[in-house]
Amino acid sequence: MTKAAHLRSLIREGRAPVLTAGAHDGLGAVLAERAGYRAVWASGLEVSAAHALPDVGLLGISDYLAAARIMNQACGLPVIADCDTGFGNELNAAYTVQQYEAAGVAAICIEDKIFPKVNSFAGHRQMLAPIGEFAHKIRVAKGSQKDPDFMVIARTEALIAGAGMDEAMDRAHAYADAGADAILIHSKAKTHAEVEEFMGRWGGRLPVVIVPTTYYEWSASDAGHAGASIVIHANQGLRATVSAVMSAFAIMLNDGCSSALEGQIASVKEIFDLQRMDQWLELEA
Ligand code: SPV
Ligand code: MG
Repeated sequence: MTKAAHLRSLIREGRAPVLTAGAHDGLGAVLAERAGYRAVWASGLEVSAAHALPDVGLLGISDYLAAARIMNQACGLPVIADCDTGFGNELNAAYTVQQYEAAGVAAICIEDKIFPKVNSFAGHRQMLAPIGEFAHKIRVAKGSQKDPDFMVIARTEALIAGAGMDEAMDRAHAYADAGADAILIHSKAKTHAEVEEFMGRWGGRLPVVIVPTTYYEWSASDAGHAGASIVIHANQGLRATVSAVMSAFAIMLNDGCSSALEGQIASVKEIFDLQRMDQWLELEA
């Protein structure tokens, strides 16, 4: 079974939302898999941050595709790739589908903002593309895939841009009409109320994907009961890494040694294990 078919079967099972972890490299993908996540989100925010760059469309398709390919190869989980606005117009979106599908990625997600986008939480220049223009982009993207199981997730930023619930509904229906396989409804609200309202009004026409970053109190199981098919923990892994590394560096600089950390940080043996060192060295035998 291809990873795209696997992701579709996970969604169809409908047992619980498909819990998906954000990552930006192979190690992050392996950690997500070992923790028990069922898919990996190749996060634009994380890939940008890993380059110490803001998530404002500075990197290009080659950078994001290379990162998604590495994540896909590193683990057995299906990868859902954040492809921002599709890296340009509908031709760029078509090329994006061709390239990501060829890389073995299970799904891409493109959002209805104007290129170059700014991260949804930046509170700056959240400009929506005209609805017809983005629906056309989805239609062309969907027409460009070879594997029928490959998924194109249409993400509406209507709530992020402050355009309101009716606009979000209209957009989601237009993208569904254009052939989208799922709708990502993004929100920066502090509670899950607006996302829950969206899913109530949506009525399950297509699977819904959510990213509970600001409304972090909403459990995945409650979100699943409300109608979410995929729940993405998009950037918590990166944020945990940053906190841990900052703390470890500060302690070592202060103490002049790593004694206080040993026992709290992964051993070198654990790193070898994540790298599958033994399996590689067996090839020599
Ligand atoms: C990402 O992880 O890059 C996303 C989700 O697109 S968010 O940062 O919430 O916009
Ligand atoms: Mg993103």
